Amino acid sequence: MSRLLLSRRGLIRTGSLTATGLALSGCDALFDNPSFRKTLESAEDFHRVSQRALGGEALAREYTKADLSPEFRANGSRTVADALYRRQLAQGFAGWSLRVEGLVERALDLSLDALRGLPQRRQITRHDCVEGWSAIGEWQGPQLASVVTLARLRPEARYVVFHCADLYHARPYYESIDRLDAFHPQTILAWQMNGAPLSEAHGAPLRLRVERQLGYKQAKFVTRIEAVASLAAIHGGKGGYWEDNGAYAWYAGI
Ligand SMILES: Nc1nc2c(c(=O)[nH]1)N[C@H]1C(S)=C(S)[C@@H](COP(=O)(O)O)O[C@H]1N2
Ligand SMILES: [Mo]
Repeated sequence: MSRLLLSRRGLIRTGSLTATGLALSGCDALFDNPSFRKTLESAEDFHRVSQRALGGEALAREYTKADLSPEFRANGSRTVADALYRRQLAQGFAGWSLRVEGLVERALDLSLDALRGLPQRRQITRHDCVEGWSAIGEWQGPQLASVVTLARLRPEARYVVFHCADLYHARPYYESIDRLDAFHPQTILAWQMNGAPLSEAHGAPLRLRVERQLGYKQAKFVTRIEAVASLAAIHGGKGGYWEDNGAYAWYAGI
């Protein structure tokens, strides 16, 4: 895997040099390298590597208020049965906090006020669900980068895992992203949607928005963020609810 990471860095550097000509010739050289080819274990890796070769920091398209969908449907869990969650919801999430732990130097418990007090990003983006619907919404919250920087992410941390308060068909929902997406400017912990605090159906009080990824990566009801070196020991080991199910790929780049 370390070889893949190194190769990816090489690709990202090549890609950010600009012109496709340059990027493509860089890729061709890498693809001819047998050890690089070996690291492309699956079509998923290929998708991830090639998306990033064309710009590791590329932004998802942002829209204007005029583009907002009149209706933004809720999908997956629309409500959370957990008793603690029900109590916190009834109290307007006054006593709620987000736990940040794992491979960090300083574990944190952040209240909603603390999250609202960090520099905020607001973005109008399109949500694409694999079930075949899309909607444009406005999201606001601190960048995940601010939160993991506050917690001092250790260099060994390769993934950030989002643990959620809901059970979906009796199993805990969770998701994960890698460092590149964790530090991407459009990756935010949203507490606001279309100018109002998140409704329960849309993931109150806090959800992930990772805008270059599909709908199922956008974890709702996030209660705990865990930095890890490997996804193997987390639930089914594939990095997410639907990934463990074998339904969808871990890297859901759009
Ligand atoms: N905790 C949790 N997050 C989740 C889900 C879920 O069931 N539970 N469903 C996912 C799916 S498949 C989609 S399309 C989006 C739906 O977000 P929305 O309800 O705000 O439209 O949430 C994603 N995040
Ligand atoms: Mo979805």
